[in-house]
Amino acid sequence: MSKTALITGASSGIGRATARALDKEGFQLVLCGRREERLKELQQELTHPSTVLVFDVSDYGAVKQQLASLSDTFRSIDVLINNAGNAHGLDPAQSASIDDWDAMIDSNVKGLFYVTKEVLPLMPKKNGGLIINMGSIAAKNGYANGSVYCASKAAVDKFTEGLRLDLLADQIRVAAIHPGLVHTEFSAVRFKGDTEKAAKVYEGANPLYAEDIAEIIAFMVTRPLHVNLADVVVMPANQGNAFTLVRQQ
Ligand code: 8X3
Repeated sequence: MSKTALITGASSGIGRATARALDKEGFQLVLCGRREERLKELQQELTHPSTVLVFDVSDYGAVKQQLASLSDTFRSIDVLINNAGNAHGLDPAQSASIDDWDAMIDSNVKGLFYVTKEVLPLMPKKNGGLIINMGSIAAKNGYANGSVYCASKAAVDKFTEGLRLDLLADQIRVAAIHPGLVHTEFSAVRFKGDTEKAAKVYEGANPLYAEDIAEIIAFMVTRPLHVNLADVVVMPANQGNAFTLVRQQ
């Protein structure tokens, strides 16, 4: 029987690329996101069975209700990819918006916790389960104007460490992947649709692409059961840390 992976934030970027990569590896998929159209489009191109759940990770009631609605075919989740999350704004703490801060904490932190809590009872114990949390290079280095975004990813980093210990006896592996600069809708969301500003972030940066991260996630997921790539940091070759990147002219 094929294994099942649940991916949050599957409608775009790293989530969508990961869905494609895991489909290639033979997984059946639970595609979760807020944009039903996009999830359904993605579903059309997959070769293995999949189902779509539409919810916002920051709405605990919706998380509970949607996961409870899974049919028997998809109720046993072997792999959870906690990918949903975003940055909102890039401003100094003095002038940053509380709404932006709330949005980041609600999805990147609380949302990830909610989904994990509700998926855990659906993960078979001692059967090679794996949870991969989407961290960020921002979990490792705090940077100016991104204090709350960095804090939200640092929370994911520490949650990952604690959860790994909690689940040791159940033999469910817990890992995080921490990407640096990846060319996705991330910057467009951070800058609230200002695509010019977003494009500048990637100019001359030789960034990673969603497929680069998806390929690494697929590698993590397909390791033998005694192997856990627990904490994976991945940057473009010309990035040194969260705030040091050499641009090509
Ligand atoms: C996204 C990477 O460098 O913009 O998590 O914080 S960065």
